[in-house]
Parts: sequence; C-alpha cells; structure tokens
Amino acid sequence: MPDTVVVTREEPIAVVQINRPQVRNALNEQVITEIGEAMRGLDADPAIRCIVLTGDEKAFAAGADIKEAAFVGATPVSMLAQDLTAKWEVIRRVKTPTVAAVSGYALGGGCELAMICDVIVASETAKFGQPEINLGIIPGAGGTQRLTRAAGKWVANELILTGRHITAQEAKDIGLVVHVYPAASWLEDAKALARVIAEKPPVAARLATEAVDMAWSSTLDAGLEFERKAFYLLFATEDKDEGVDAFVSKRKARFKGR
Ligand code: DAK
Repeated sequence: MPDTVVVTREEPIAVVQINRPQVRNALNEQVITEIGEAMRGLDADPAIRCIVLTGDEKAFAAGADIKEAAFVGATPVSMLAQDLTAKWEVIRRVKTPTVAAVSGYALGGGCELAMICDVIVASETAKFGQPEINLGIIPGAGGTQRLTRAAGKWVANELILTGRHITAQEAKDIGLVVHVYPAASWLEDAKALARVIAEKPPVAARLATEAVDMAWSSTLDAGLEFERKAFYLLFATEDKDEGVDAFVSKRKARFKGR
C-alpha cells in the first residue's frame, strides 16, 4: 500500500500532509494510523516544535472513506473490534502544538480531525461541515462534543442536523477557525504561524495547550488547579530564566526546551 501521508521536515516545524487526492483525502484506517505514527514520531523529536497537519488545495479530508468495506459493511461488533478510536487517540495525545491548515473540504471526520488540533486556520476556499446525518449516522470522532464546545449548542445542532457546509468565514465567525488566508498563500501563511509558535519555549507551549484543553474536559476548579501547578512548574525551567533575561537585556530569547 503506498503511503497516504507525506511528512516534510522544515525545522523547527514539520508538515504532515494527507495524500489521497483521488478520494478528497478520505480517511481510512491506514491514513489515521499513518497520521498517528508520523505525529508521534515528530512529537518525540525535540528539533520539531510545531506540527502543521494539512491536506491539499481541494480537501483537508472529506471524512471517513465511505466507499471502503470497513465502512460499508461495518457492524457494531466489527467497529468495536477495529477500535478506530484508539488510533485517533494517538493523534490527540500529541503534545507538540499542532496547527490544522485547511483548504477545500473538511467534512465529517475531516472536520473532527481539524478540531483535534490546537489551532485551526483555513484558506478562503475551505468548507467545513458534519454531514454524517445524510448517511443516517452522527459524528463519531468527537464532532458532537468539540463543535458544541467551540460554537455552542444551537449552532452545533443546526450544523449537525442539516449537514450543511459552511465557508471559512462562517467557521471563523463561530470560533472554529482563527485566521482565513488567501487561496494563493494559505499553506505558507499557516507555516509562518507555525514558525511563530515554534519560536516559543516548548515546555511552556505544551503546558499551555494542555491547560487550555483542561478547560474543555474538567471543572473550572480542576482546570484552575492544573493551571496553577503548571505555572509554578515553569519557574523551574531554564527557558523561563532565558525569557526574563532576554526581556531585561533587550535581546531576542533563544529557548532550549528545558
Ligand atoms: N469517502 C470515499 N470517497 C470519497 C469521499 C469519502 N468521504 N469523499 C469524496 N470521495 C470520492 C468521490 O466518491 C469521488 O470518487 P470518484 O467518483 O471520482 O471515484 C472523488 O472522491 C471526488 O469526489 P466528488 O466527485 O464528489 O468531488 P466534489 O468536489 O464534487 O465533492 C465532496 C466533494 C467532499 C463535497 C463530496 O465528495 C462529498 O460530499 N463527500 C462525502 C463527504 C461525507 O459525507 N463525509 C462524512 C463521512 S462520515 C470515527 C472516526 C471517523 C468517523 C466516524 C467515527 N471513530 C473513531 C469511531 C467519521 C465519519 C465520517 O466522516
């Protein structure tokens, strides 16, 4: 089977590109496994400080591969046995900051994959949606939860119940997308953002995204407690001394990740 993911290292960033253009980057088990393996490998590499996850101009990913036997002939028992969720979890567990760079379609599992990332940016051509309702199902890789946390109950319900596609601008209006970039430069613009993030102290960056995720997955008290401990912990890092010294000396900080 040819690789379905292309990894390009441009230290301190790396680009993980989904590569099944003939099916609008539809996600089968191989793609999800390869994205997970690629991102886990990059996560373990201290030279990589931000990962861009992307597709091509026409599609970030058009969702699960709905023509494959694993989808067409699936039963509850076969899905339990396949345990695809475990493969998605590998991607979610990545601690290096991730930027989803979306051009074209991010539908169903494609939209859910983007929402696993820490930041979502889009080309002006991007189209987001959760069209699973048209197949007689509902989002199954986090869409009902993450879209609701991003956009609120009423917007999420409308999108999930109609299955309609929304533009990059509407996705920005509902809080899903942070920046809408011109079609001619979207990937370069996304990489420029990744490079800005990659310049920051990596330990602080990891703890920042973990703390932000806590706001989704825990109570306010537990989240505040996590934030407080993470904040104190960073006072033990050389990068904190470097950041403060660079500010006082009016020079650019050079963070080492320790
Ligand atoms: N699966 C398989 N093939 C797809 C595909 C998909 N999702 N999307 C597109 N393709 C194929 C088309 O069949 C077509 O193939 P040929 O006919 O050329 O052989 C080719 O890609 C080009 O597509 P179109 O001709 O349709 O191109 P258009 O530009 O006109 O339209 C489109 C693009 C993306 C709007 C349209 O193809 C479309 O509506 N696609 C289906 C989108 C969709 O319904 N996605 C949701 C799938 S359900 C879970 C994990 C994940 C999930 C659930 C659970 N767990 C961990 C438990 C995810 C579920 C889903 O995503």
